[in-house]
Amino acid sequence: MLSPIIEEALNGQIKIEAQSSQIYLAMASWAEVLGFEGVAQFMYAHSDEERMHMLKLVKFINERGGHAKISALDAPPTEFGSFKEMFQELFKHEVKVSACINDLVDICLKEKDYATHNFLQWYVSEQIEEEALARNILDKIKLIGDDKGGFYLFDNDIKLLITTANKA
Ligand code: OFO
Repeated sequence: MLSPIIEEALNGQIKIEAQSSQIYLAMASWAEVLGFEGVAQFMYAHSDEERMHMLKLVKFINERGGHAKISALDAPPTEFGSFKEMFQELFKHEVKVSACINDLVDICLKEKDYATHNFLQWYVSEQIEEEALARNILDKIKLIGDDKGGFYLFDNDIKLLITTANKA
């Protein structure tokens, strides 16, 4: 059984994951309109992944006797400047999400909720991977600089970074 404090904190995380999914969907659409098919595919997959993170929380809360709440979301931007800026934004966002997960883990320890603490370890590992992936992409963009041909190849290569879970 979840304590009201944990239930509320997990419900807050549902909103964060849903918001991440919306932001990445907006990035996917923006990249698609610009004709960058690889980046668009990557971002669509990333958006789906965040929705899966959200659903995992919904199921967990309900299975543990709580009530998962689905709340309204803020509209994400429609333009993201350049791909460098877009991926910088993505990286910053993931760092923020990691901090939220860490706060949640902290609350679980304070509340002595070891089951939820255990459940959250999956998110802790996921955030390490997501931050590393975003950093890796930013390094590649830095190498490309203003080279248009490099961007063409990058758009092609980024499809390879879509995780197998998302290809299904
Ligand atoms: Fe990329 O954030 Fe979910 O957990």
